[in-house]
Amino acid sequence: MSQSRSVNTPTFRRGALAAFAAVLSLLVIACEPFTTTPEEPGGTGDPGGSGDPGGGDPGGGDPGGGGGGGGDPVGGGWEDPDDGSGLRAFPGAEGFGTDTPGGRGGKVYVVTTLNWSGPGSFHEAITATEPRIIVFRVAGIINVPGDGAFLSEANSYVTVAGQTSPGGITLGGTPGVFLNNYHNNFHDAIFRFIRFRGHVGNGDGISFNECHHVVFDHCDFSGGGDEIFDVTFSHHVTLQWSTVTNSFIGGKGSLIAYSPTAGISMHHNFYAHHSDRFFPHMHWGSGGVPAGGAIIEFSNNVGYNQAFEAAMYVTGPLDSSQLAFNVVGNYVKAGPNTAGSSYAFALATGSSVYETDNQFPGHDLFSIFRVLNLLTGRAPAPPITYTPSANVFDLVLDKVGAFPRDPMNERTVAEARNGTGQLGKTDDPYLSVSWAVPQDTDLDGMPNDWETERGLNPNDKADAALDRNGDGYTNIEEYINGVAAFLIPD
Ligand SMILES: [Ca+2]
Ligand SMILES: [Ca+2]
Ligand SMILES: [Ca+2]
Ligand SMILES: [Ca+2]
Repeated sequence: MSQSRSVNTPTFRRGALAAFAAVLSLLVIACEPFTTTPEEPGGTGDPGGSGDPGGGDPGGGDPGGGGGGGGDPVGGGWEDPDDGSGLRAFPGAEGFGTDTPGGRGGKVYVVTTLNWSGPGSFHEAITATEPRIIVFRVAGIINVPGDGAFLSEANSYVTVAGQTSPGGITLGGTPGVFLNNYHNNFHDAIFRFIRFRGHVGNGDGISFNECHHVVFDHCDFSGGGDEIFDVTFSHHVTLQWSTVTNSFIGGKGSLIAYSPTAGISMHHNFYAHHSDRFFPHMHWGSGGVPAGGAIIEFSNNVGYNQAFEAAMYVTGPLDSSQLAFNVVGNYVKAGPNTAGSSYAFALATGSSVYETDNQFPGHDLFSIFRVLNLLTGRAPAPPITYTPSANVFDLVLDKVGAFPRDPMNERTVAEARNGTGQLGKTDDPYLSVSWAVPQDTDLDGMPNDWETERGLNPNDKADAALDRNGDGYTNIEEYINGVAAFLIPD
């Protein structure tokens, strides 16, 4: 067992608060208000020419990421002690959610059936109450009933390695929600290469309510009747290289909401075909922005065919000096359902915003009604390897989502490239392919050949949690991370 992070309720840290405030005060520069017109909900005014309210630095920005530093200042007063390993969740994991061991050092659960529950099932593994790494020896569709899997703090410290499936795992069917928790401090979880695909009648795709140190990477979310991706009351969450597409007609994409939300990173994702809440709708509810503020990273995402005027919008508060955003290198493309008056971002007036190198051809990037405090450098946040917006559309569409790609991702990516498609198409066939299951005699998750080639023992499961090369990642992590890297096209 290697988990060493305090699991106590995060404590208020005055030092971090003071540092955050100091950094902001240094970075905030007087902005040129591009309008002083008061908020007009639904307003369609386009004065023209204000596509780049920041007025500067197009394409210039900070390709190395930078910022961040030691701890992860997040705002909100959240303590974020390093987990002791100095490692991110896996190579390539970036952002607020990624300073987590997941199930590192824990037991290996091998999913051997597509049945929802019972011995060898995903449900058995995800609802276990010990640190664990979940690998799959089956491929195909797991039909999720009822309200899916309910998680709590006891189910924390888990790595879900969908990439190990010989063909991929789709959570399908018509549950109210696939995975959820509710005010119970679920934390330290890594989800990779899992497709959350609702066909009819779903509410939220995933609904995490009060979680932290959670990473979604190369996952697919579709078919939500409410939001497909619903994360509330949470902090230290990363959504990266994932797809949030194809909600039901009238359905929504993402919600990130309620106090004390802070420290959310969304980068290199693909959003498409939503009636509303396209990029996240963010609000803090009656609790307001937490003392100490909140930092949000929304960078290098690709959006296509928004059917709501603002792709990402903040409400409640409409006006806050306690919010800070990094908005870098996003590329938004209009589609058949995108109104000419649409724009990308309606952030809170008075919030501190580092924005550079964003594109929405033919449209304004920012609401003309929200007056921002523009920063000249990143708000403090963990480093992101930024991609120039000139390249991000192709890079994200090439590499986003779970591999092998299923029909929905193939279709939606092609539609984004071609400028075609429609809202509400959620009934693409599920992917059903599989290849040979590698032999794994000791059931430690690492195939015999892979073990033998590295001097490990294919008849001893104890070596999964060891670290043969001393780099901090255990042997089973080295295997699952290698499989992921293999599946993602170059
Ligand atoms: Ca919801
Ligand atoms: Ca083995
Ligand atoms: Ca072994
Ligand atoms: Ca290692």
